[in-house]
Amino acid sequence: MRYSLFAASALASLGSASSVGRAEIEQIEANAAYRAVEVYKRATNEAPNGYAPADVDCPSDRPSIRKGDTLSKNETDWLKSRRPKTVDPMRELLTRINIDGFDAGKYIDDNRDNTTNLPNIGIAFSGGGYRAMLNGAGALAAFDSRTPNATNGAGQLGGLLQASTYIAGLSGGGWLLGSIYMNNFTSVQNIIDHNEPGDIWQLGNSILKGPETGGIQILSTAEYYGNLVDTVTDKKHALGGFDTSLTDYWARALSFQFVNATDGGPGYTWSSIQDDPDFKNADAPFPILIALERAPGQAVLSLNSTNIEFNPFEMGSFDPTLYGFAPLKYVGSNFSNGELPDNEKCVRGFDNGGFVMGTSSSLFNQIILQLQDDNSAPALIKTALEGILGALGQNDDDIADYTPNPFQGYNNRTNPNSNTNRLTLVDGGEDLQNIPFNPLIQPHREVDVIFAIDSSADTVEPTDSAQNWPNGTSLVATYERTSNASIQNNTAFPYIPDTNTFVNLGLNNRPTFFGCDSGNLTGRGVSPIIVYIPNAPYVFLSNMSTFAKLAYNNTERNAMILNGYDVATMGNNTRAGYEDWTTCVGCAIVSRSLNRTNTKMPDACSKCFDKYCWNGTRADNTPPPYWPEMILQEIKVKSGVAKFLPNVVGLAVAAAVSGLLMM
Ligand SMILES: *[C@@H]1O[C@H](CO)[C@@H](O)[C@H](O)[C@H]1NC(C)=O
Ligand SMILES: *[C@@H]1O[C@H](CO)[C@@H](O)[C@H](O)[C@H]1NC(C)=O
Ligand SMILES: *[C@@H]1O[C@H](CO)[C@@H](O)[C@H](O)[C@H]1NC(C)=O
Ligand SMILES: *[C@@H]1O[C@H](CO)[C@@H](O)[C@H](O)[C@H]1NC(C)=O
Ligand SMILES: *[C@@H]1O[C@H](CO)[C@@H](O)[C@H](O)[C@H]1NC(C)=O
Ligand SMILES: *[C@@H]1O[C@H](CO)[C@@H](O)[C@H](O)[C@H]1NC(C)=O
Ligand SMILES: *[C@@H]1O[C@H](CO)[C@@H](O)[C@H](O)[C@H]1NC(C)=O
Ligand SMILES: *[C@@H]1O[C@H](CO)[C@@H](O)[C@H](O)[C@H]1NC(C)=O
Ligand SMILES: *[C@@H]1O[C@H](CO)[C@@H](O)[C@H](O)[C@H]1NC(C)=O
Ligand SMILES: *[C@@H]1O[C@H](CO)[C@@H](O)[C@H](O)[C@H]1NC(C)=O
Ligand SMILES: *[C@@H]1O[C@H](CO)[C@@H](O)[C@H](O)[C@H]1NC(C)=O
Ligand SMILES: CC(=O)N[C@H]1CO[C@H](CO)[C@@H](O)[C@@H]1O
Repeated sequence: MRYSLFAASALASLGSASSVGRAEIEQIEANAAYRAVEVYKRATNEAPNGYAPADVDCPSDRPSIRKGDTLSKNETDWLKSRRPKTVDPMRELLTRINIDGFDAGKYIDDNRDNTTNLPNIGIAFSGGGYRAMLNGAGALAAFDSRTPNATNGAGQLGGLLQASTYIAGLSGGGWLLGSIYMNNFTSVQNIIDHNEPGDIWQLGNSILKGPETGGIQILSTAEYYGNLVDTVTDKKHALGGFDTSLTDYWARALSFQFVNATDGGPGYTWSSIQDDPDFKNADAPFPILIALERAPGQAVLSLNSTNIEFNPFEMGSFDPTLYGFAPLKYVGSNFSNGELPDNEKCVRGFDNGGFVMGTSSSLFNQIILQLQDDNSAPALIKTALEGILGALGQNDDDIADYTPNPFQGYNNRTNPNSNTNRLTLVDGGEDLQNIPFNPLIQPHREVDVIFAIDSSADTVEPTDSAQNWPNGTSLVATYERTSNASIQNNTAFPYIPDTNTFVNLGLNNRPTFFGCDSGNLTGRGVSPIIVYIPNAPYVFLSNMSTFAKLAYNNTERNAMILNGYDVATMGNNTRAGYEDWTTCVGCAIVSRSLNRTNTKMPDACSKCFDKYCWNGTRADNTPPPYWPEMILQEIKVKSGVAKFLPNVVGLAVAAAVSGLLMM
């Protein structure tokens, strides 16, 4: 059965779909009417047929692949609204945090007619599973003026989010962004204020069992598995058929935790973010998720594998390999040589939001695989997983399948995948660039400063409390990539020391600025200043294992988030010796802008840079085990009964992925 389905607004034309029987029409109308209500409530349920891609009428301007030599017209147009919208929040933030001897209000007002003179801010959230999502959430809450008290005094950074132009995430950091943007740009505070059964972020419920029944969630565990299998099967059989992978099951499971809609909103697409009121009105930053290209059978990812970004308009890459972008809402259509041939239909609904989040975090497909050894899991789901594994083989179980490859025949001189109809993508952190810098250092985006929240699990010491802290590995990876002439393609990055230096000098324990001197960078382009903000224990031991800790009760969840808040604000300027932190953040924000407008750096900022900028010192001897002390007063999370995954499952997952990488 093949028919075109329509967005709810096209309900009227349903009667003319002559190949569809009466009963089916009634069913479609019922679904569409239900969707119409949803569309009214939230702008993201746009896929014509839930999780299954479906044909739609092509727009008069047929979708095509474009070259990566500029930003898209849609992004450029959107920026014209966004940059001016960042000015007032930036003014409010900079005047509140008060840089001595610098009249921030006047500076902003003098330049507000030409926003290209003013700071252009980006924020990046690393991967690292739930740990990264929650530590990142704390930082995001600290940056969000909607968080209660986040704009209450000079020690607070609330408003930084509203002052930012771009925000990027990968893997666990992508779950954070997805949870915010797939839910009408909700806030972290709003999420953690809703704790009824069926609400999102109830991480005490194992993703292997599904959400508790209640509210919008009506499925029992058995029905949950059934729903995962059914929706993926729908996709598999849609139109001429689509290749599915473990990522599809993972995607659907993630959606139940992160998308605030019945059954995890199978019809919610990533591209539909462009129609959300906050994004459309440029009241929210431009969200980007990252994944990597990896061909089936290719075992190890090198630093030169293509970085693919997903934004509300497009998926593609500025890398010199692919150097092209596809319109995201039409991915799933059968493009070839950069065009959609006249005899091909336009397909929509492939870019399901959970699938995009799942692609960026495909390393966690391993978790779904554990169902095979779970005696309580029904045969239905085990059979489905076996089918996928049989077709793929163990080494490729982390692949997300984007067949038909939108870039087939495109840019065949340099695009390594141009000659295949199959495009497979994997977790954005697999090349060790666990912080999504790539989209934010693109010269076309002209970002001045990147707030980089690093929740990576790099340290590998033998004791628990010395493990799973960041040590700069992700910065080193991006530094190396931008130093490689064959792949950097006009991107640049600050000089970054080795990870021993990070640990020896404590650069992984407190925030550090990199690239303060805009004249001394790698590569050939310009680079933003990097404000590196590593996860560290301020009030809670937040170095939870990526794969062994797969459930958090709400007390622990909130403790992680609170710690992340203090990571970003250095405990609201209460960390001893760092009472100037937020002022110095202000200096990092305005630095490049001051250069552009030939304005002298205030003395207060020179002092900040002397203190927070890495000055080139190295200490590359092997450090002793990194054993950070609690920085402020620890909060207690009382012991009691928590709904954890049986430890054997978590450990099995950890064992299965160890050796792949530590993220
Ligand atoms: C989405 O958020 C905006 C403001 O942030 C609000 O005006 C609108 O009503 C929200 N829409 C839904 C469907 O909740
Ligand atoms: C805005 O400022 C930039 C950078 O200083 C300058 O190149 C550009 O000409 C200015 N635009 C206008 C309209 O004044
Ligand atoms: C906000 O701050 C006030 C006073 O500083 C305090 O009484 C209140 O509890 C705080 N609210 C939250 C939600 O932290
Ligand atoms: C989830 O949706 C409900 C109803 O639309 C809304 O009231 C609630 O605020 C949403 N939760 C979040 C975290 O956005
Ligand atoms: C990436 O590096 C690998 C190994 O060094 C090499 O075989 C491959 O050709 C490189 N690809 C590109 C696009 O530079
Ligand atoms: C760009 O924006 C226009 C107008 O909103 C929209 O019709 C079009 O589909 C967008 N393009 C992409 C690639 O999303
Ligand atoms: C590459 O693309 C060009 C232009 O479309 C075409 O002429 C050429 O045959 C293609 N080469 C290969 C190896 O496919
Ligand atoms: C940093 O992390 C990497 C990746 O886990 C590890 O190989 C390296 O030994 C670590 N170095 C230090 C000094 O912790
Ligand atoms: C920092 O401020 C936030 C928001 O008021 C609060 O929740 C947090 O506990 C404060 N941190 C410290 C260390 O006081
Ligand atoms: C650039 O910075 C690096 C690291 O701080 C330093 O080693 C090098 O000497 C600097 N180069 C110049 C030209 O200042
Ligand atoms: C949450 O988990 C912690 C850590 O295991 C535990 O000590 C605490 O009692 C749990 N709280 C609840 C309400 O289950
Ligand atoms: C500045 C630069 O090197 N740009 C190159 C980026 O990659 C594309 C595609 O390979 C080249 O055409 C550009 O010249």
